[in-house]
Amino acid sequence: MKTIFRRIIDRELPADVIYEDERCIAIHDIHPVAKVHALLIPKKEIPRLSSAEAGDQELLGYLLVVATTVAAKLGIAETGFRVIINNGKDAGESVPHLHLHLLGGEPLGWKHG
Ligand code: D5M
Repeated sequence: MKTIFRRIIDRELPADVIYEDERCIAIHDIHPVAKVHALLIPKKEIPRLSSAEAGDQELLGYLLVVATTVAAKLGIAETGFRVIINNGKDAGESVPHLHLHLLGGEPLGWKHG
């Protein structure tokens, strides 16, 4: 069965697209936890970070580079932003298709700081 993100990539579900290229898509999160909350999703369906293989190394680096591009498009590159990957149950992963959360637009708390 297709994940929600696969259906968004395939344009079967609507999404608020911020950025797209041949390898990834960035959308606004439907349940924002910060003033700005975007998701950066590789088109390759890697279930989660811990499923990534050696061959995914370049794609993972690429996503981090694009994260800054997306942050700039959202106007948060200068003020600061946080990138998060929720991997597995304890991290609250809910969609088994790797995605980076980009949070910003306001000062962000840090419980473990
Ligand atoms: O994050 C999964 C995230 O995906 C969560 O923050 C909600 C978001 N989500 C779920 N469905 C949609 C749609 N349809 N559009 C935009 N955002 C969506 P996780 O790290 O797996 O907990």
